Amino acid sequence: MNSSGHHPPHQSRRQFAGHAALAAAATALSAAASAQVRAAGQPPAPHPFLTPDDEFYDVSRGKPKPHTLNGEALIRARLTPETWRLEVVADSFTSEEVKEPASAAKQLTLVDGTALDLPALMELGRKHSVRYVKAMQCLNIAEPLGQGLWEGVPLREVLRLCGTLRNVRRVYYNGFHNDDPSQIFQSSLSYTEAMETPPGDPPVFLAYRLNGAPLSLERGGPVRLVVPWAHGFKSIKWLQRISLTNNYQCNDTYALQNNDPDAPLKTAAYIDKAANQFPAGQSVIMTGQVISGLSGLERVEYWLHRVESGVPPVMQDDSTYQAAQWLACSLEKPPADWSDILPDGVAPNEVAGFDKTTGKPLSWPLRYSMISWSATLRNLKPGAYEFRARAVDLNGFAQPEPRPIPKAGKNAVEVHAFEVA
Ligand SMILES: Nc1nc2c(c(=O)[nH]1)N[C@H]1C(S)=C(S)[C@@H](COP(=O)(O)O)O[C@H]1N2
Ligand SMILES: [Mo]
Repeated sequence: MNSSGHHPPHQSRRQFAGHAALAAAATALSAAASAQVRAAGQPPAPHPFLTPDDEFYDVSRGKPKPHTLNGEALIRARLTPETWRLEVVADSFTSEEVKEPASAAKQLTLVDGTALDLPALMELGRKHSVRYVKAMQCLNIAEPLGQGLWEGVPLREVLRLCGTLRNVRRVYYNGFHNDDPSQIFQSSLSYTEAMETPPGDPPVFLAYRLNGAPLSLERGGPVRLVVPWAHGFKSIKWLQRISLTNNYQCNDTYALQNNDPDAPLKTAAYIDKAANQFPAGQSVIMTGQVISGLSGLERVEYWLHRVESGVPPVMQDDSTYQAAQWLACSLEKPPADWSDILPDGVAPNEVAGFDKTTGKPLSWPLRYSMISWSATLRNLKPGAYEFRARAVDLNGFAQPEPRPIPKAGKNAVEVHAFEVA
């Protein structure tokens, strides 16, 4: 378990088993499997571009976790497609400094039966549908959780249903939390972030489909908020309530847990689990994933360091680190044909971030998405090695710069130690 209290994902990416022996067995199995693959000199199986819904690494709070509810409990929780409702209300908040509360010409509430239901949201989607490929990445866990093609309706279109808004500075939102206020997991956006989308960026949206199918309960269905540029904690699952407020302060659960609530995704490379021993005389193929964060991706590079006995270990930014020879990794290329990658019936030019005419991605990787990288290490002499990989962003910053601050997302330069015998 890392310092934030989360369990790091193991190879299968499935929900943490909660059972140390099971998890250890799974890790041992996958290490053995990858060692076998490496021994044959083959590259490990590449990451699929889209992660199947049930293979995302799950980060959910709640006792019980909302996605474990069933039957009557699920209906009472309003987490079935028929019972799901979204309230959009004006917060009455005022204070010494904040004299006037937010107001909306129209509120959508459960009490007067005006809360939005799923058919109404999907009807809105006929006109304003947005599809986007986004990597889900926790601010507190290094390994990416998964990547999906998310589909839904821009948040601004839902807020427009409320007519004229006054004194709204932030948009607060939360999901189902077992009707227990202490379990609430909430997040927020500025009014501007909710309403205005810069060119080239996808909007914040309410997602009800993932990878061409209805969003599963485990991934936050029936409806989840997706904030493309943000870490996972802004993408609230089991969305049920939006509150428009004149409170200028963010209310994010993650902010209260000592994280930077305004930190967008970092551009960063992550190394896949790999064997710790390789036979001499064979190529070693190292792989991983790289997320293109706010500042985009220029390249991924690696440094192979031979560890000499008796020499002190390398520390980030020490003289050995500064003298390192970084070499280019190969990046997964945009496929010429997207039909095997996108869900049936979805053409690339229907996905935000792709050119509407040519169907080609406007940037690569797509903004806030991830791709795989690899590096082939040849002619390794027997000995001990350390393999490091880092991303360089479009502003020329090499990971962990320009944000070497774990509170703003995990992007330490990863190292994999191995021996060649
Ligand atoms: N309602 C709710 N939404 C939530 C969470 C939660 O615990 N409850 N966890 C958040 C965090 S911290 C992350 S990293 C992502 C994880 O998304 P995933 O489980 O689909 O991978 O969901 C976010 N949305
Ligand atoms: Mo998270």
